[in-house]
Amino acid sequence: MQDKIVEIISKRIPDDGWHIWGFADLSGLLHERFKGYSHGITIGKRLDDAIMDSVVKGPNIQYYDLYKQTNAYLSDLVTGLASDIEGLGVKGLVIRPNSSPDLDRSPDYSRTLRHRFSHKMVGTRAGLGWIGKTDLFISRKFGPRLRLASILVDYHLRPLASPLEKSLCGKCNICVDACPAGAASGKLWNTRIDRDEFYDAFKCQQKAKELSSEWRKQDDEICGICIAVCPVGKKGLPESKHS
Ligand code: B12
Ligand code: SF4
Ligand code: SF4
Repeated sequence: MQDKIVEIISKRIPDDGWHIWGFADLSGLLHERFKGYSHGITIGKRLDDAIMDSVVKGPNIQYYDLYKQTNAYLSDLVTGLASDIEGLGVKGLVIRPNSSPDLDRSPDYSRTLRHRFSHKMVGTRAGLGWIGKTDLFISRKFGPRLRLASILVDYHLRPLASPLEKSLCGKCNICVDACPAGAASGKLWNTRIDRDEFYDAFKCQQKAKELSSEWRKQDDEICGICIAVCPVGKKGLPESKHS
């Protein structure tokens, strides 16, 4: 069965340098709302380098459009994949890039800025990357320059790589220094540390609202400077800083 699922994914997801995917064992890690599901498929779609490079100076309309387009693309991709996988008799639950009110959105959200499902966790359990100092998923292949979507399944997929349980940021502090909100403390992530111990989501949200209001009238929360500056997304972390 695993081979058939791999075949389906390989047909739908081109090996074109713009995608990553993997399998994650999520046993014991999911919110009770996802009862019956134990494993997940993570899919990442790379973000265009020229647009991301421009975000070093702050967010702009090109990044906003890319963000929306990538969400729509990934939503279609995971919906098609889940339907093919269900054809094999495996139940699949689509989790789109942004949270859905009836599925993963939490009623406590405005108080906690946390939802019931973490795409980044599926990514680390699939061994495709780690959590960086500003709480982004840092994929080995594209750094943080990607958006994520997931499919939960009720089938025991064997992960294709070992899960990552700690940060590989080392001494690099580039995103911490670049963040206009001062949202990150610089502490390294591991699976036992809570988000709030190293990154302040409220400071980030507030700053992203301020920056977005400079070029959008609506109440958006777009920043992404931490994505743009990370060296793993450009050429890779220099070995000297990686100790
Ligand atoms: C709520 C939310 C926000 C909030 C809070 C952000 C936050 N970091 O918590 C606000 C509004 C501030 C925000 C801002 C942004 N967001 Co946002 N956001 C989300 C959303 C909808 C839910 C995240 C959530 O619930 N966080 C709560 C914490 C507790 O969970 P978490 O941060 O996902 O991950 C933790 C755990 O997974 C844990 N973990 C990881 N592996 C493992 C393994 C084990 C065993 C254990 C125990 C734990 C563990 O490590 C993390 C520690 O914080 C996700 C989509 C989703 N459903 O995942 C997008 C998402 C995280 N956002 C994303 C992006 C891009 C942004 C922005 C850049 C917005 C923008 N476009 O400009 C900024 C960047 C902020 C930042 N530096 O993180 C991307 C991240 C892509 C990436 N490379 O990481 C996501 C995944 C959307 C997507 N589909 O791609 N966001
Ligand atoms: S999105 Fe902007 S404000 Fe939020 S952590 Fe990244 S750089 Fe800081
Ligand atoms: S900029 Fe440096 S510290 Fe920040 S996530 Fe990337 S590698 Fe880690």
